[in-house]
Amino acid sequence: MADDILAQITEKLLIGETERVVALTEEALSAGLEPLVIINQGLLPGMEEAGEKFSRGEFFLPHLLIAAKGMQEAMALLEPELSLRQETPEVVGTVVIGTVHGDIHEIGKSLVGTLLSVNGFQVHDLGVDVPLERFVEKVQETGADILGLSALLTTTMIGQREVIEALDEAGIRDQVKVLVGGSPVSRKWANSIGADGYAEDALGAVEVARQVLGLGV
Ligand code: B12
Repeated sequence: MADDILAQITEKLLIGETERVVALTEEALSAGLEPLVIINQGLLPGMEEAGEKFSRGEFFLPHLLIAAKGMQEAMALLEPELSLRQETPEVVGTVVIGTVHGDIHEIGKSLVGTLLSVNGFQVHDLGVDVPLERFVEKVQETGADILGLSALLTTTMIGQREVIEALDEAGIRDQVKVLVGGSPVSRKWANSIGADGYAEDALGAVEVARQVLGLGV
């Protein structure tokens, strides 16, 4: 039954039936499925497959846009549910997060922001296509402990390095831990640009954020 709803969410997301995705997400919640299970086993496999079809030339940009819309509308239902499950009421750290300049991929960055926030971090989300000076300004303004940089394109990953260099130039590199992520990003890349941490997914991001601040995992 649960597997069936999740498989249907994946399928409807992929074929762009946004209303059905939302209705099935509601159904899954009513059936007692955890929001993270719905995200990881229902929605994300659909996004993943949409990306694969796009690489194979079976899907075009509008297909990706519609799949993204389904994911975002479902997330609007799931985010409040995730917040209800928040176990850490005290603020454990401040995070500035955004997608680097030239890159408009939003979903992964927002999911990381949501899970950090649910886990006690105060999150300032700068959105997508963020100019590097904006990251520096916001870190200065908020005194953030962590800066999260998302990049989904091999051509925009370089923006992560540029932001780290800009923090250096502003003399604040040692005041903030920089985490990087996004599907083309790897631990090797993170190390090569002098980032403090890398995570493959949003749960991993919470773990690394706690680690770099010396909080128990
Ligand atoms: C949806 C989508 C779009 C949507 C985005 C809509 C939106 N509002 O976000 C639209 C249609 C706009 C789009 C546009 C483009 N896209 Co696109 N897109 C995707 C797709 C299918 C899904 C991305 C997604 O949301 N995944 C779901 C989220 C949850 O996963 P995620 O982003 O990877 O994030 C997770 C982790 O990476 C990590 N993470 C992410 N950020 C961070 C940050 C930190 C700090 C940490 C620690 C972790 C972390 O945690 C997240 C949660 O688990 C991917 C395919 C894929 N497999 O990634 C292609 C993909 C990323 N797109 C691609 C391309 C080529 C493009 C375009 C250039 C296409 C074009 N010809 O115009 C444009 C680029 C526009 C631009 N300038 O940015 C390629 C990139 C190839 C590459 N390696 O460079 C991909 C891989 C598709 C493919 N297989 O070819 N896209």
